[in-house]
Amino acid sequence: MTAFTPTPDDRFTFGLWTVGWQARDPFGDASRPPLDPVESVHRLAELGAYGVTFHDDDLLAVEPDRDKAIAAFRKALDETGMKVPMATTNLFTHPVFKDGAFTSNDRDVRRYALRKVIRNIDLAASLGAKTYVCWGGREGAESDAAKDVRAAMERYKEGLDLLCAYVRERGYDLRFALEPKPNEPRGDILLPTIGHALALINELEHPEMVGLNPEVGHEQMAGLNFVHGIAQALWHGKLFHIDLNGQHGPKYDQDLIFGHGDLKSAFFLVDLLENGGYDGPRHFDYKPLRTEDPEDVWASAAANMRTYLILKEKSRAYRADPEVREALRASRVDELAQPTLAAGETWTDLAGDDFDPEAAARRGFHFTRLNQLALEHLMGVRG
Ligand code: GLT
Ligand code: MN
Ligand code: MN
Repeated sequence: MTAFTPTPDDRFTFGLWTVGWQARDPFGDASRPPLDPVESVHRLAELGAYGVTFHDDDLLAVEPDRDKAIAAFRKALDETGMKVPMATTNLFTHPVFKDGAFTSNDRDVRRYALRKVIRNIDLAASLGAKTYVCWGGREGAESDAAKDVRAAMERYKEGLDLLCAYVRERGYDLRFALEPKPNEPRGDILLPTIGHALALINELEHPEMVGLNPEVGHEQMAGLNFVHGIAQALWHGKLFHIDLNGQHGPKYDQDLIFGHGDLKSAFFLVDLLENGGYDGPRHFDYKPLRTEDPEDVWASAAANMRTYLILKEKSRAYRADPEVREALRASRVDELAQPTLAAGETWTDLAGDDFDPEAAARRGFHFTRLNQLALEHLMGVRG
């Protein structure tokens, strides 16, 4: 029996802003005191995490002097062996960003935002980060009168092209990952889904330097299938990083513990990540419930990792089950991997098929059985 105890080999990482969230929401004050990033690094290391990620401002949670805060953070990383695979910039808390950062109507704000990113890129690179996330939470509008979206896309591209140029000039081994979200905090956010972000990347000067950091809840808020989105991102070679959490369908961004939202989707997601060629960190971007006390926070962090490991074991058992293998064959899931034309065939060969559409239409695909088998594995009555 697997112990479901995480180790650094599992490559679980957490944003400092997750465990450090003080649980301020639009209707209520903080329910927990500020958390020292140094404590987060130590506690997460004890729980078996691989690393932490941060926004520039997260490091200043209890120590306002940037140099002192960075020194204390580096010391904690050295003491624990924790890594920093990703970093990002806070371009949303300060009211200066109320109309956006890279796409604010105010040109001076756009220039300030780029300076803020560049400053933290230097720190990220010096800590060994390989991915730099851009979540444009304030890039958007509440009124269609307020934003020229075509101009905003031009400015988004300009900003990302400039940041890529900076990284290339400095010789950093760093790639950018855009994080889509449909709304909240803005009424409508630019790059609302994985598909929108992929399309923008194709217009950049260095598309190879920019990929995605999709978050479970952000696609599910838009009613989209996260597993499909991740599969397509993988197919494009663009899954640079991932934010794992939980969400119950289209409503406000819940940032629940991984698996505490749509569990069945979480199962198929783990199955895809483990078997689909993703080799980056398994990064949790969740919020410990506002009802929880400071000790509960660490239980919630552990729950993310334990749930992932349980689902990983469920996925292994599902794939190893002879009945599942047989059901997959019966549903012809593998047949989709076969090219529609054989080697050397052209459209002219389609005419030669001896095919009875009425007979084909009568055949079932038996997907219900497959789905039930997956559910039974998930519910623990098989494997
Ligand atoms: C913020 C947001 C997250 C993003 C973070 C990265 S900031 O907490 O809600 O989804 O991943 O900037
Ligand atoms: Mn996120
Ligand atoms: Mn979120």
